[in-house]
Amino acid sequence: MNEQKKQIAILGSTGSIGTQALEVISDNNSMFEVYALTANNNVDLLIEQSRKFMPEMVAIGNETHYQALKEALADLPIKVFAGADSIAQVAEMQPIEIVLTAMVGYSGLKPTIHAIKAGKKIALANKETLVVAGEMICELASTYHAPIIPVDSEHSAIFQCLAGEGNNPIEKVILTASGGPFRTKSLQELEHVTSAQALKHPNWDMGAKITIDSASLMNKGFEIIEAKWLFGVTPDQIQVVVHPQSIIHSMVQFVDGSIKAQLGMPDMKLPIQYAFTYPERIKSNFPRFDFDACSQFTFEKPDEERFRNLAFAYYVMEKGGNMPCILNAANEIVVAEFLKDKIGFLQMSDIIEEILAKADFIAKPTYDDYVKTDAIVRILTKEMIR
Ligand code: MN3
Repeated sequence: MNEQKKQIAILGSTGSIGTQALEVISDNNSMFEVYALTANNNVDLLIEQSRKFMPEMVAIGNETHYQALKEALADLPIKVFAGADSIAQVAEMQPIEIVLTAMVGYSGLKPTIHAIKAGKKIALANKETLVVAGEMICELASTYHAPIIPVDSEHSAIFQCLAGEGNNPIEKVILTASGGPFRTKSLQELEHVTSAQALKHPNWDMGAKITIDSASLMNKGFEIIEAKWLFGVTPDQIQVVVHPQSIIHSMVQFVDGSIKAQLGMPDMKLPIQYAFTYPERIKSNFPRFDFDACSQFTFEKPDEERFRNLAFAYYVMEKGGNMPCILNAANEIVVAEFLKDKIGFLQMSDIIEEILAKADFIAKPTYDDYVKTDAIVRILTKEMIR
């Protein structure tokens, strides 16, 4: 370990964000060093990454891979752990300065809580953490003085627009959405779209879960909730605008009517790097936007009749309590079933709507309430599909 360098832990290093974060670190290896890597299942890639980046420790969520990981790294001085709890413990290690939370879905909650309690700087890519338990996370972050730097491109854009604005009041934040691969499809057509079609996102190359969420606009719904917690805005201060070119990553409108936007190519490495270097910027070799090659920016209002998830997100945000947690758990199940082609695209929203009506509401959930809600809603949703 080189103490001059920022020590980084990447939770979810084998996913889309994790692998891009490692590219950023590798391109700036005089500034950053990998202290810990964790993955859930992809043991082969975790081994490869460990041999290349030589972290102090690695953890694999799925314990059945422990032996394979341990043996593959036996010749190296890398500590090896397994199990969900070990991921949470790795995130607390003293030399770590920045924890990048890039796991998929609800699994990000617990390790993020541990990292916050250890006072780490959180580079937050796992939006479900804020969707499920935003209130608790924000309280903890303030109690333990753990800054949360958004990695999600929209929220990074807003965060960048707010730099230097001090306490200047925000009138609203404007989240841009690409509209996904089904932006122009009719309701009738949406009835028959497949997971393979949904996985072909026009602008962004991402993991399977978030790509389906993008196609169904659930991703944008989650981002509305994420924005509420990150920027302290109310639901009526959050507007979604469909911008199919995905060059404007989001905007802030201040009380004087001035709108600031952040633009760039759709490339997650930029928000990842900014989260690592904030408040500074460093040189990058990412592709630059070319005004000569793009003659127009267009904007549309999102259609909540075809994409009902957006309305659900506003609804659960208004209700608060464990409602966003219910939404998230039901969504994780329907997305997994849609990926297996067990249910249709529109059915995902139908099932979520029923679950939102059915699941027990808790106005002031504790951490255990979130855990219980998540577990019960998963069972309820699976039963409904069967
Ligand atoms: Mn996003």
